[in-house]
Amino acid sequence: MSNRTFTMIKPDAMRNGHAGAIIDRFIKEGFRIVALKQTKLSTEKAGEFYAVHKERPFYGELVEFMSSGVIIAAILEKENAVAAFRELIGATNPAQAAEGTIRKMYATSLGENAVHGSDSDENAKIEGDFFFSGLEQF
Ligand code: FUP
Repeated sequence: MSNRTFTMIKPDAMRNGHAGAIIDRFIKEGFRIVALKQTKLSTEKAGEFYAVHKERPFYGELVEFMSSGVIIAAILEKENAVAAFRELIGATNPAQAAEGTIRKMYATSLGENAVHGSDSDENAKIEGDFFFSGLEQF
């Protein structure tokens, strides 16, 4: 187990001014920041990142939304990071997310759900390396 996960604070949460509170929550929940930056995905890069969803009906909207504004990308470390982080962010649809989770607190809809969290150790590594070189991960 790598004990690392990858996250993005999505354009909705950035626009709504929640980035500071969300990063504070990561740290308060015991996640160590391995890498962090603000950036903006082109439609090409967003399409590449979400290529696994290419055949899904929401893919076009997802790519458009994820390239609609700046994001903050980060690699986080904690014991059992992938599962612990998914618990912290809550269900994909904020209407189904548990009380106190980041998506419950800050997400607006299923499509605009404030944060991304990797779903496996393997994807955490692939996604972290998509945004950060080895020299940017400490
Ligand atoms: P998650 O792992 O919780 O981020 O969720 P998924 O990988 O299943 O979905 C990735 C993103 O696609 C979600 F964050 C939001 C978007 N999505 C939709 O817009 N509609 C859907 O029905 C499912 C996902």
